Amino acid sequence: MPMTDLLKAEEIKKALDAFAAETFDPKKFFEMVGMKAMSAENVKKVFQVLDVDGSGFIEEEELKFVLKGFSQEGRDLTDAETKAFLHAADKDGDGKIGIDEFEAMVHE
Ligand SMILES: [Ca+2]
Ligand SMILES: [Ca+2]
Repeated sequence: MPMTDLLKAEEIKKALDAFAAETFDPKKFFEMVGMKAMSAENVKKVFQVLDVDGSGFIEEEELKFVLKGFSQEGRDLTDAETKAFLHAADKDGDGKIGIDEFEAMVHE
């Protein structure tokens, strides 16, 4: 499913622009693209787009390219940003982000 079926393209663009030259802040980004107001069901759909290999988790290598899941224009995260994102979301410490951890990050 294309991300634009779930989110507005102009809000994605605005959020990507906001972090083009600034350190990526995942919570703020998810809020800016309109995910905070999203149902848990739709958050799960977004998660499934970002889980490129369908493993049921967003692993570090998928996390690095997470913005590409929102738009072709999205930049890669730096290693530091990827690590910070993982650290903030990975509550159980298994080194990857599960759906519950993802939803908590979006909605908390
Ligand atoms: Ca995966
Ligand atoms: Ca985890």
